[in-house]
Amino acid sequence: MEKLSVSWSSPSNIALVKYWGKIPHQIPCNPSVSFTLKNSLTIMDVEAEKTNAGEIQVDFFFEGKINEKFKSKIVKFLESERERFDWITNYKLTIKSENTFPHSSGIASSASSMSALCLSLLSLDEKITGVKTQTEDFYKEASDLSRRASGSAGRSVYPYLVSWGEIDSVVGSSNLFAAPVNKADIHPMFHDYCDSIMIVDAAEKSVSSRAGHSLMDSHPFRELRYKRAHENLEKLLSAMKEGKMEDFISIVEEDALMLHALMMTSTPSFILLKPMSLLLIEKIREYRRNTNIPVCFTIDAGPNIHLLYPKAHETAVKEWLAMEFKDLRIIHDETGPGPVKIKD
Ligand code: 2P0
Repeated sequence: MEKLSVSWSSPSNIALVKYWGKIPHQIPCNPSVSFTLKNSLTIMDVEAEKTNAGEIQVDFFFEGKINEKFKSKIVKFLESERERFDWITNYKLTIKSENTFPHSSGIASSASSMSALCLSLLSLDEKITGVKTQTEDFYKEASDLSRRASGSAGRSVYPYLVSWGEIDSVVGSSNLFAAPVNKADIHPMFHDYCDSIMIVDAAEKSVSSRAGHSLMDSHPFRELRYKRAHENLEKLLSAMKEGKMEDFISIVEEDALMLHALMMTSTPSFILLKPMSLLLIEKIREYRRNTNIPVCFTIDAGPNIHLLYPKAHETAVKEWLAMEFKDLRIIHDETGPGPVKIKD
C-alpha cells in the first residue's frame, strides 16, 4: 500500500495583545499580536497510508503513547475540513507528536500542535495531489487552516512577531489569517526578546479556551474591550517601530491584566491568578524600578507569569531570577524563526 510521510516542527507563541472573544467560524472579535517562541515546539510526524476505507482513520500518539483525547479533537477537525482535503477518507493517518515543553506549563500547546498538524496536512496534500503551492500562499493557507483548528495557532506559522485580525493601519490584514510583521520595520531594541515563564501552578487549566472566549459573548465590558484592544494593537506596533520601551511595557502589562479583569468580571467569574502570581508581578515591577532594566510581564489564561525582556539584558535578568526565585520552576524561551519542515 502507498505510504507517504512528512514531519514539521512548529512553535508556540505568546500574545502581547490578546485574542479573547470570537464569533462563529473562528473569527476573532479583535486583532492580536504575538511573539513566536523558539524553544517551545511541537514536533509532529504524519504518515498517510492508502486504505480507501471511505472514512477518517487516525492513530494518534502523544509522546509515544496512544492519546484518545487529542485524537478525537483531531478527528473532529478533519471532519470539518473534508471538503478541503478530499483524499482524507482514502488514507489512514498515523500521527506522532511530541512537545519540547511540559504540558500545562503556561505555554500554549494548542498553538504549536495545531499549527504543526495543519502544516503537515498541507505538505501531505501537495504530495497526494501533486500540486505544489507557492511558498507565500502555502503559509497563508497554513495560517488560515491553523486558525480554524485553534485561533492562536494561526499566528504560529510565522517567525518572530505576528499579527492576526483586521487592523486599520495594516493593509491586507485579515481575520482569516495571520501575517508576519516585518522585522526591518521594528526598532532593534525589540529584535531579540526573551520570555522566561515563571511556573506558579502547573495544574490543568480551570477554564478551557472555548469556555473562556464564550464569556465575552455577553460581557458587560465587551465593546469597550474590543475598542481598547484595537487601540492597544495600533499603539503597540508604533511603539515597537519607534523604539518606545515605556509604551511597550505599559500596553503589554495592561492587556494581560485586562484579560484577567475580564475573566474576573464575567458570569460565571474566574479568578485564575494566584497570590503568587501577584507577588511575582510586584517583584517584577520593583526590579524594573530599581534597576531600570526593562522587564515586563504578560499572562495567558492561567496563573503563570511570562517575564519579557530584551536579550541584551539576559545575563543580569537570569542572575536575578536564579537568586530571587530559587524554588520557582522557570522555563526560558525567546523569539524564534517559526516552523521548520523536518522531513518531506
Ligand atoms: C491569545 N489565548 O491571544 C489568547 C490569550 C489565551 C489568552 O488564544 O478556541 O486556544 O482554539 O480558538 O487560541 C487561547 O485560545 O482558542 C488564546 P480557540 P485558543 O493567545
